[in-house]
Amino acid sequence: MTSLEVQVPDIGDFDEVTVIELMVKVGDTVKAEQSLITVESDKASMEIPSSTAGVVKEMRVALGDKIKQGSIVLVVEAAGEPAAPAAAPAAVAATVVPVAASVPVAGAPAAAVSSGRVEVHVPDIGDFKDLAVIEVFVKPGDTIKVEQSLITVESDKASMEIPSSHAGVLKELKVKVGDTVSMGDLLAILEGTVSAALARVAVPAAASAAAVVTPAAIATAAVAVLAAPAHAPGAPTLGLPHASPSVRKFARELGVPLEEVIGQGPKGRITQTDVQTFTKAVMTGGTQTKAQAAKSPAASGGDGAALGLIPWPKVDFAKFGPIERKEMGRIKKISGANLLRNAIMIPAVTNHDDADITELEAFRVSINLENEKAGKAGLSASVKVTMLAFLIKACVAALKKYPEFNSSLDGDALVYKNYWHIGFAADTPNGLMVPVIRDCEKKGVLQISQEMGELAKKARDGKLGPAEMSGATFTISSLGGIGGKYFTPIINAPEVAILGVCKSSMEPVWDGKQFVPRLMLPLSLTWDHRVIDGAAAARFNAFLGQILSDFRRVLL
Ligand code: CAO
Repeated sequence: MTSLEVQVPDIGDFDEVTVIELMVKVGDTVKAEQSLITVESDKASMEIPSSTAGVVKEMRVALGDKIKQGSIVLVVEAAGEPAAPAAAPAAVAATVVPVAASVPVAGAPAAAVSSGRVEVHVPDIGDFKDLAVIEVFVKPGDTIKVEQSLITVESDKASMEIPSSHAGVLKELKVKVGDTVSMGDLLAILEGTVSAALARVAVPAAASAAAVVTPAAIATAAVAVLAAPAHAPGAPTLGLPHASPSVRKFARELGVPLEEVIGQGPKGRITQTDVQTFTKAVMTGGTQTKAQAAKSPAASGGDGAALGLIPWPKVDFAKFGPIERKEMGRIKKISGANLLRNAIMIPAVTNHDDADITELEAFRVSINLENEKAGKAGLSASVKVTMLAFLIKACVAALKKYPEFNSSLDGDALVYKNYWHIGFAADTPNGLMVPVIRDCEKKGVLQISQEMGELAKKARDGKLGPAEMSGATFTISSLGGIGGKYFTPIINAPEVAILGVCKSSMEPVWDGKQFVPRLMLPLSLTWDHRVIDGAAAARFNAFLGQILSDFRRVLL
């Protein structure tokens, strides 16, 4: 048995970092490469791995300590030889090496310039594998600079932007949002006069050499770590928050659970203001943290155990037949957590009704025919008017007549909004998203149809920004293009109602004398019983039905 000191490895450009989390304690048995502590600079947070296996004898760092490359983290009674490639600083630095001959070594004086095609691969990103592409910044035809960010990828430990190793014109982009990538995967093909980056990125063949995830591997690979949550290994990563280390620190100081904060910053990132807003809402009773909700007798958002429920069934499905396990995507995880909270916390009731849209549909079809003709004749841009756009206008009229449907609960008060921003559920390959059309009371059906088309496309392409998904006062979920009769949509908190719409069908309707064929649209209005009562909901649906059967009423 030998006592070995584990040091901070080469952490790239970071001079001095603060210890923000201790992941082991004296007496723990650690494996080689197991994360020992988390450190944070103003740019990134990262976990420092052990260079050897053994039992922790002594901790040499404490929370808040400032440490740098070479600082001793702890002393272990080593069980065997230190892991070969890990954390003596020199060894780590040596793992990140430029391999492709065309890529000059870090610190080489000049960038190489050549003509032709060059492939840009995912650089050495440590042992992160199958990272989800969550953002694409460039498109074919763009002129790319060396180290310009091409995409953002995300694992359960970090989000990072992947830079281009070369400059040139982007000929082909080989990835899209939703794909997963690993080190060495082909990202893009550049053409023209391509100049190579100084080799701060290790290219694919370096993989075996740089097989250890080390901060050095990340920092030296010129990867900007945007969000590396300081969580204990194995902690839940549902709805992984994006936030800079300084915001994380701020949230920690206030005791704010970052995963419950909605990010309003660029790309959904959580900003300091978001943390402040969340804190204020909790302090004023406008919202509860999950921990508070779980403790509350009226209980709600906690896990099943906190609610006194029996545990979720754990079944070995493979015992009954072949299975395939697939992790859920990020959007599904986030929307799932929100839906669960809303389903549990809101005493929701759904009223079903039918609206006669016979004349409205005939009008919509005639408008579309006219538009199509005008479009073909080059007289105007052809916008397809959708039933959903009429529904939005009709809902705005109903929301104005029954303003509590356009309100939100804030503690014991109701906030009535004098704006009518309508969200609509969009089915996308990545999961359910709710883009928002703003100021619908000021817009016509044509403009709403056009904006809806654009927003739905952006949602499907994974290009919706957070601003385009926030601020809704009421939501419509239309399954009309698919089918079904009625359903019970879940309210999108902090809204207090949502309208579900299914496929219209011809039905025999009694007009007082006889049955006549009418096109009937099934409506399902879910409402928060704390704010709205059944009579108001029935009136809302009836009014909506009147407008839809005679759209001139919108003008009244
Ligand atoms: N009744 C009958 N037909 C309808 C209809 C209705 N209520 N609503 C739409 N249609 C028809 C349209 O007229 C269109 O037919 P044509 O192509 O012949 O003109 C067709 O269905 C396709 O419509 P669409 O669904 O593409 O367009 P939309 O404007 O109705 O909806 C959008 C757009 C983004 C809401 C839709 O694409 C979508 O994503 N719907 C799913 C929403 C969802 O998942 N909700 C569930 C949330 S809870 O899990």
